[in-house]
Amino acid sequence: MKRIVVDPVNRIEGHLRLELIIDEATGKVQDALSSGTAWRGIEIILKDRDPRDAWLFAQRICGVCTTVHALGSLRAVEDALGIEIPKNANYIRNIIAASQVVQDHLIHFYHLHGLDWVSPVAALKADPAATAALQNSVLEKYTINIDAPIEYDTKAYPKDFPKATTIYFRDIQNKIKQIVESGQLGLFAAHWWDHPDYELLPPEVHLMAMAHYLNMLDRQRDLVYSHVVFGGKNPHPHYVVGGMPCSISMNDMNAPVNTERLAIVDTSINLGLDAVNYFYLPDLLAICEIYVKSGNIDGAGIAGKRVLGFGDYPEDTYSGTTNGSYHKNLLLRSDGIVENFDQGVSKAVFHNFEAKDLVDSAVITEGVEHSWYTYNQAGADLHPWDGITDPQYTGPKEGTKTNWKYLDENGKYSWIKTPKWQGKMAEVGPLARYIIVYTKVKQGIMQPTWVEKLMVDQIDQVSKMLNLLPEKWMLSTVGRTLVRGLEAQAAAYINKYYFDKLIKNIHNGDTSVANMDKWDISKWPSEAKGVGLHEAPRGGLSHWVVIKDGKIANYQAVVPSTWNACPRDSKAGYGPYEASMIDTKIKIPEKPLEILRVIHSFDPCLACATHLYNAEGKQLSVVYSDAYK
Ligand code: NFE
Ligand code: MG
Repeated sequence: MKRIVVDPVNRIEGHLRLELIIDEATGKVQDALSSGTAWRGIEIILKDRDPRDAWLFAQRICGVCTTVHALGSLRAVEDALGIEIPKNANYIRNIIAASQVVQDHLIHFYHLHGLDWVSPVAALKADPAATAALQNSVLEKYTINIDAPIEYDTKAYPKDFPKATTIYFRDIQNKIKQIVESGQLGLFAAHWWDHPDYELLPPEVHLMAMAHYLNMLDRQRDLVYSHVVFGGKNPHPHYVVGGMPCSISMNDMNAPVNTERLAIVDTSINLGLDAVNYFYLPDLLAICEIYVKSGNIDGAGIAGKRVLGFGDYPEDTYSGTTNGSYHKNLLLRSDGIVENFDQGVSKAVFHNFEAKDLVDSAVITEGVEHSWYTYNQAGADLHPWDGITDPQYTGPKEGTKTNWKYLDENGKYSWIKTPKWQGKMAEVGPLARYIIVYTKVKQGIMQPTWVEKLMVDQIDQVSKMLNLLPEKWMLSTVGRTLVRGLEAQAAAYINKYYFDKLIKNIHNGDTSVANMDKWDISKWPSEAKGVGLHEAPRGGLSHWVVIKDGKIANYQAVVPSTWNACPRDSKAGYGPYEASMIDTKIKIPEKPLEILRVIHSFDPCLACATHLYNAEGKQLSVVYSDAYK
């Protein structure tokens, strides 16, 4: 047995440490531990603040999934106070969210996960003409009929998108050659380019994806112009409790939202669609088909056992979450839990997730058995409204408190709590959303909306291409990665759909963006509780607020990467990361590329999961706001 430590895991957001116990004879991972190694305490920072400011602080939980914590927080406070936002605000928030999904998934695939699959070194052997032919042929096998009810398919200022030509790929290959031959690999340094897995794909796939990797470095900012137009900036666009802060006027060229600004959003939305269709999907399909067909389909973890989602994209305004209104008219009804999808879609078991489950103290809870926190009652699982964030750092099993050798899998070993549904672990994320929607539609539990139909068609089309049943390819590292790309395609159309709804609503004369009826604290009840749900790029997100006498009495965020990266639990077993590592075979223990690949397939965000730290508790810096001090 060999104990391997990977710390820090790079190409993720935040600080993640992995420890693996590997049987050297078989290459099998016997046990695995995932630890969030930084603690941030944003839930404590929120205490006693004005609930109308909560979104602003909560949004700073993460700069990668910017916007999502603002949305979760706004929905929680608006739920507590019974605030209904105007139509335009709902459409704009949906556009901001869908743009975030498109950009976040593209960045993840190219800049965080891509080099687990393709290598700049292997790309040098490719034939540029064959690479161009490859890109043009891959998509022909994947034909999807998109039936989105979009009336104005506008393209205000179409941007030039690089076509797959021999010259394009030759230029990029020369650029990569210069980098490799200089011996200074820069952003490609410190990687296991000699790992045998890089030989699985032909050189043309490496060159195709590497070209898009470099191109996306330049394009990623263009994909979130909607955040800048509607929210003033990215990262961390502005909102207001009750709606959006951007006034709309078609007559005033200085208004935050006018025809010119809408054309900028339109351009950005169409660019996202092109990036997904011309870059992301061909790369993914080429890579994943070869991996699946060569039998590399491990890394399912608990996805075949249990996945969870909350649903998103309200079609119209709603009066709250805990009263059930939020779930009544969603475009993407990935709300619910699916168990045993590994038995096939007809045998999978679907459980509803309803408003009454949100207020039931036994349905959604968090435990801290292996987390560096204490609860009043040891071993308890607490509902987020009763949640406690009280840090208690106990150090490692071997080494010192500030210099670890090995963490203690039998004791506390992570700053991440353990979220549970009915006392059980669940995976969240794009794969979870697709499993839930696919099961609900195929079992006749719901008639699909246009986007749900698209999602089912995507899964059926890929299953046909791979000649495998969905549960045979989806429940794996490759499946998790491929489904995220399918979701980016769906989100790009959702983006166009809500943009169309927004311009039609403005056209009809409605320019309202905020409902300020309950802005004044005197209109609030002395005590109120709320929850805000959102399908963030990495999965189901929930923010929970308790308001007393106009202030936040308790605030808890239960975040996607917390569900996925959580430490084990003596009753609930292993969480998604740990289980998926145990489920993965490794060729070279000292170069566990397969482990990086399976963990990256979840798109880890540890900043989110552990919501500055100095291990010795010293003051890091002092900032005086008084200029004369
Ligand atoms: Ni910081 Fe985030 C949230 C997580 S969403 S990245 O919420 O986990 O994708
Ligand atoms: Mg939390």
